[in-house]
Amino acid sequence: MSKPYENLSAVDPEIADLCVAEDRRQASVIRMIASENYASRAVVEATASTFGNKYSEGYPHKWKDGERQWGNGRYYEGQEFTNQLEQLAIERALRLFAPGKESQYHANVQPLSGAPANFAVLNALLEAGESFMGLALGHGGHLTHGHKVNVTAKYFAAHQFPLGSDALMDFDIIAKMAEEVKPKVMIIGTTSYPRSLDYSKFGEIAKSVGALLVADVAHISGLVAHNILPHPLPHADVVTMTTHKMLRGPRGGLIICRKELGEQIDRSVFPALQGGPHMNNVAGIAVALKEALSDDYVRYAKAVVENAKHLAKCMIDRGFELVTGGTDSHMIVADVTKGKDSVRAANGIVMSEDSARAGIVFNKNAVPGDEKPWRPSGIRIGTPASTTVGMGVADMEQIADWLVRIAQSKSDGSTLDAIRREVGEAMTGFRVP
Ligand code: DSN
Repeated sequence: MSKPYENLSAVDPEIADLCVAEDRRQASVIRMIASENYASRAVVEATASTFGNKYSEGYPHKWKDGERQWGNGRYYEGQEFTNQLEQLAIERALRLFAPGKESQYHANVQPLSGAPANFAVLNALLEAGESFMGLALGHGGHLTHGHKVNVTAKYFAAHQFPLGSDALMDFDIIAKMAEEVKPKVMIIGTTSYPRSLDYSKFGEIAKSVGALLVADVAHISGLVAHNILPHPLPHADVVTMTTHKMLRGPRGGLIICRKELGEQIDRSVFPALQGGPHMNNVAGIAVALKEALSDDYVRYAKAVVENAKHLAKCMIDRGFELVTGGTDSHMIVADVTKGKDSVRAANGIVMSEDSARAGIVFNKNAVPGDEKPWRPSGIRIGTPASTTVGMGVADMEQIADWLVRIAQSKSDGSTLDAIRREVGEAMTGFRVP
């Protein structure tokens, strides 16, 4: 399916052709990168709106004695509609993530994405050189949780904790490190950890050492919002996320925080880190938040987990070895160098590249214990996008069968191309937004 690009085609056919090609790719493969999704046409229209032409440094509110007061807090004129728009986005974010407790929390909808959101939060809560803790990247954390190549490790004293030997959170390890390094902030979030997180335990540890708890729920935002996975509030002081994963918004970031931290978080996003917000993205985020508040979205979010659990079961039945033996969430991590001989691959690169050629697109991923990060043993598979197009558990069975054939193909091009044709044919039966 391709979208209309009349104006673009007339002005710049080269770019129009690329847009059409990407539309077709997204409609003809099974997209299983755990962090990707499809935004609705409503979200896409809002994101493409003329709000993108507007500069609106500042906020639709001002802070007075720790209270947010709606009113023009911008530096440029012409904000009568941006103010209404951003206020709606903030109110919807609070209704989704802090229902019934909106007055105790604040939301900042301006971060350009998850990495700037995390840096803005750390910058708000820490002075340069102060210490924080996060899960190591190779164990399922995120670059911005203090990996040595990230700016968060350059400006702050970052301490990375590992998972336990069973690839699960080990609260003894975490409590011991917290006791030793006395972090001012603990940032807890995952990008390749398939299990649920016990925020009350993280909250206890943080409190015991006087740290603030930041929950990065980018991958699982829609699941925690509807309590399908444990909610980080009230244990976390701040919650960060991207808006384009489970939330199905445009690319962007979102911060929810205790009201008392609102002014310093706002100041850290703007003027400390960013300039003018991308108001067209804020428009798309507002629409995505409205959609995420609907009963349809709750059904969707439950189906995402049901599909992931079923795919995990089908993969285990067929001999794949899953890290932690299954999933509680939208994501499966498999160690393709283990499991039954018949479904093993040399490494995650071979399996993910062969699968992509066959039309099932996911990513290679390090698994705990990998010693060569450039040659990861694992793959990470997620169900948010495939569930958006309408796939259910029967489709997960079919995907598991294709994965077996891909693994057994030993990279044989004709086998992979044959599966690619089957996948393309199957995708014609789904609703791609
Ligand atoms: N790139 C995202 C992911 O795939 O998990 C994290 O930022």
